[in-house]
Amino acid sequence: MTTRVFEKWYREDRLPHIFCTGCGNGTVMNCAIKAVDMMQWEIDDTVFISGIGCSSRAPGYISTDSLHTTHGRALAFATGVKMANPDLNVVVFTGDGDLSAIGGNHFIHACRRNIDMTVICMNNMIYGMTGGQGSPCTPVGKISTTTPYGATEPVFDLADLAVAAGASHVARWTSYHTKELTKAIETGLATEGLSFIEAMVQCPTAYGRRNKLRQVTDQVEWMRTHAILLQKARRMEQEGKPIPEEHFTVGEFIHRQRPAMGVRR
Ligand SMILES: Cc1ncc(C[n+]2csc(CCOP(=O)(O)OP(=O)(O)O)c2C)c(N)n1
Ligand code: SF4
Repeated sequence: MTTRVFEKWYREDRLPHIFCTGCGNGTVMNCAIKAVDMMQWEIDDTVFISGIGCSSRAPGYISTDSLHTTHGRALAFATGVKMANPDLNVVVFTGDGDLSAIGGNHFIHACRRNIDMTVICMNNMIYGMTGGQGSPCTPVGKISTTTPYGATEPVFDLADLAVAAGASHVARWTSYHTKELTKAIETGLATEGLSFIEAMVQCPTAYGRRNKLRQVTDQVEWMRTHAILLQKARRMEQEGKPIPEEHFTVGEFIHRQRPAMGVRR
């Protein structure tokens, strides 16, 4: 069954892919493809769109029509596609740099407009494709080529940002939590309005080897042990207990009905 799902949705003629050995991006793609297949969407009715970056290469391996656009502009192109033909299912793959640095303004306004699409951000906390510069998601103290003594700027919490800006559905998981991630994407695909799914991923090449996570499994293990369920984090907050350093929350941040643009006629 699973083999048939992948045969249907992946372009085998585009292999081998460009991802480094052990990169988390492939796992997120697999989760997304499973979710799309569970929706029983048709290839001809579905469009995958991306900007530029390692993560943004994803649509090139998928059998549907796709747009590999300019850095940071995936959401602008996706908005155009959806407004031109609301009958299409639109899914965007993006990276943390693509989405929240050069594409930051498109992100908040796509959420504000609540355009009917699903945005999946593979957050590896760094610019992977261009060799490891810091992004707005590089944690304080972590090493990148542009922060050789450790990043000093506070990070964007992408999920919180999407909630504040108006997205209908927002969730965060990791490439370790494959079942939860697949379910969250499926819920996002079924939701009217903008669904934002943040997937924390390991990047052994540009992030891990600079930050004492040299083996692929080190970063996956770090995500497993530093992810705190949102409900637990909220409970801890009520009890006045601080979230331990370097931990992050996972779960469903919001699921709501808001006026949405580009909804199927
Ligand atoms: C306008 C423009 N500025 C900069 C670049 C160079 N560039 C290509 S990918 C990239 C960063 C990618 O990082 P991210 O979006 O986090 O994706 P990742 O590669 O980590 O998946 C940059 C700066 C570009 N292609 N176009
Ligand atoms: S540089 Fe990082 S994000 Fe890019 S393919 Fe390699 S492991 Fe993946």
